[in-house]
Amino acid sequence: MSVVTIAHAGEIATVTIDNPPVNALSQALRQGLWDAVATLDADPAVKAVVLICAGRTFIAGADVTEFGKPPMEPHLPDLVARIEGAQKPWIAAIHGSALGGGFEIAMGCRFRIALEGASVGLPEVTLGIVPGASGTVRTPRLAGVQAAVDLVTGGKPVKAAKAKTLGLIDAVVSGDLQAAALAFAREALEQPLPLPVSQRPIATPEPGFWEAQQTAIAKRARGEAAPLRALECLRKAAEASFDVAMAHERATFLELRASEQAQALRAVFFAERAAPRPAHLRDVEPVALRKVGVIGGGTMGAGIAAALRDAGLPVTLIERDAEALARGLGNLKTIFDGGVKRGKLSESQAAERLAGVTGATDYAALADADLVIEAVFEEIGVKRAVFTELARHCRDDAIMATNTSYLDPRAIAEGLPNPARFIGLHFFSPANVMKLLEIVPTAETSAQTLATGFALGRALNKIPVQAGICEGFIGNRILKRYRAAAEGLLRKGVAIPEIDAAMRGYGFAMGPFEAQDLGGLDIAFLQREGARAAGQAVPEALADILVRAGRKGQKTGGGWYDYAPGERAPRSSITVAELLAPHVTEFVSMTREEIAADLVGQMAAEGQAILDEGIARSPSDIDLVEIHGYGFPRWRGGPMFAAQGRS
Ligand code: T1G
Ligand code: NAD
Repeated sequence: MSVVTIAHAGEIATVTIDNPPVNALSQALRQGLWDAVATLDADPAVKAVVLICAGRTFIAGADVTEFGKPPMEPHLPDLVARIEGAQKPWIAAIHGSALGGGFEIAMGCRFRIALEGASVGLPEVTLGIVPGASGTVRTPRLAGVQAAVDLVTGGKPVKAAKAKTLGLIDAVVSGDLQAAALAFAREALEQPLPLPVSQRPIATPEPGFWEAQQTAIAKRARGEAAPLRALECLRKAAEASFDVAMAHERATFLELRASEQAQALRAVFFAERAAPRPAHLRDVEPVALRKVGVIGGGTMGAGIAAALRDAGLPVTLIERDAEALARGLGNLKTIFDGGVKRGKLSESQAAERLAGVTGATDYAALADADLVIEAVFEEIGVKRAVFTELARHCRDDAIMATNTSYLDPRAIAEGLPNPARFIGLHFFSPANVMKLLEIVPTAETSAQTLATGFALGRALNKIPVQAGICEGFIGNRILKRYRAAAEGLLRKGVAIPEIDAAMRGYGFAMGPFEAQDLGGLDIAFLQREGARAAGQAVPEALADILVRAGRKGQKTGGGWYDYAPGERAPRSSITVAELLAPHVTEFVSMTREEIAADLVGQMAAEGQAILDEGIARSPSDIDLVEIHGYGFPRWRGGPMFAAQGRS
């Protein structure tokens, strides 16, 4: 079946694209549109053309699956020019998302209209490339350089209403899009047509504009290439002719498309789309989740409850006593109020979110819960007591999950009736923000319970990754190796600020020592002490020396660094140097690149051990954990991707 069909409504022709799942611009689609221009130009009865898409979205861009292959004609820039040069005006009728090449096609049209709630954007930088079919050249002609810089270098789509304000589209419509587009076309034929976008001028920005943008974007990019290359293309568009700018953009696009960063970001793009629907669970029906219980309203319990409410699920929050419950509900209110402050939620939405949470101290309130997630203190006794209570009050088939970070889920579930319904669901703090969800089945966990964990991950818009049982599962195990490796460099005389600077230079927002000072050195210390108390031979970490000296991080005014009262700026610490001097056994000099390669190499080595033990199902799962849970730079692809010598 052709992906392009033409229909007629009087003097208006409608070109409908139907190329599931997201109308990506495959070669067949490009050819279909190319031919449609010829057909309609040759038809004297046609005065205007409406371009519309079937399915859930307008064109979502070039077909990313074609990127690894040699480009085939018709090339997208030529197709955009052909539509723009058509003898009849084309009107793009947008629903869902018009992204990348999809929005470039729309900019080739004389007019763009969009349904309320639709969005338009140029997300190419999120794939390590720049727009390749006039996105950097036509967008500033439509919306000015500032809006174009924001849209192209940021990669975030904008909603229809804002797109109209920016001049990216001509009208926002509601109801029947095709009918609205036909009406718009008839009206447009009554008036003089506007200039094709390529012939519209670009207003010169004020002096210093480009330099200021360069500085801001370089700071944000932290080594990622595409945003700065996109800025360069936008400047070329503002300072050179249309054709010169188009050629520059195309050359940049082709160069970046083959780059290591683009390959890494493409791998992440497809891994993120595959993760929520793992093949081994594709035919397993999850349990329908209508009501969810959360035990513990602390840091994690409140965050998890907020995430569930964001997904529209009614929540019952259980706490130890009335005082703790009030504190838990307070934590939730703080989260939703924060959403209002950041403009993510309206007051009424925040109130509705909170209203959907029922607080209780009596577990009987969970009698009809489909799923219960435990997030109480990280103590085996406390957790086991909770599951004993749950087994007494919940339905026999209610799914039961623990949010433990380090404890063995099997030990928590010991003696639980129907252990097939038990699973580890390891959220990351803040649980309503962090995308990662480690799903940790035991040997007894049923396929249906596992599938329900993934279904919850999809409902919460998380990146769910299955992890086997070992200390720290995937993420915290690699974190432990990373921190130990960083301490290993300290023992070789490499300075703390140098190691942090190296990892920031690699693309992390923070180095390992700054990050520990922010989160607190005591969490891992208590975990090591717990293991030692249990008789495990846990070697002394340098961090232990600091904690024993009262240095737990920012919260005690000092950890690996010193902090002036009320300040967060890390300062090198003489005290730390003195405390650790006896443990520095040699002095090696390493460049920052060597430091980063060493530490990323250690992460990948731990990742390989995790794969060999079957704790992770694939290298890309490990990369998703590191990117979505531990701040690994996305454009590096993750430690496993990086270790394969690709970046
Ligand atoms: N090419 C190929 N496949 C794509 C695709 C694309 N552009 N976008 C999505 N898919 C597949 C995806 O892999 C998944 O497959 C299915 O569609 C559903 O996706 C010249 C060069 C549109 C907002 O960056 O942001 O144009 O897993 O699960 O949540 O300047 O997909 O089912 O087998 O994400 O409803 C620029 C990328 C390309 C947009 C829909 N475009 N896509 O979200 O579904 S570069 C993008 C998205 C470009 C030009 C340049 C989202 C979506 P499967 P999904 P969704
Ligand atoms: P927290 O101390 O902030 O909150 C724990 C809450 O559990 C407290 O409010 C406490 O009153 C409540 N509680 C204790 N016993 C209870 C009981 N019997 N019934 C009901 N409520 C009870 O702790 P947290 O940081 O939210 O951690 C909770 C769990 O999540 C731990 O297992 C932890 O390892 C894990 N976790 C923590 C993080 C993190 O970054 N904090 C990240 C992932 C996982």
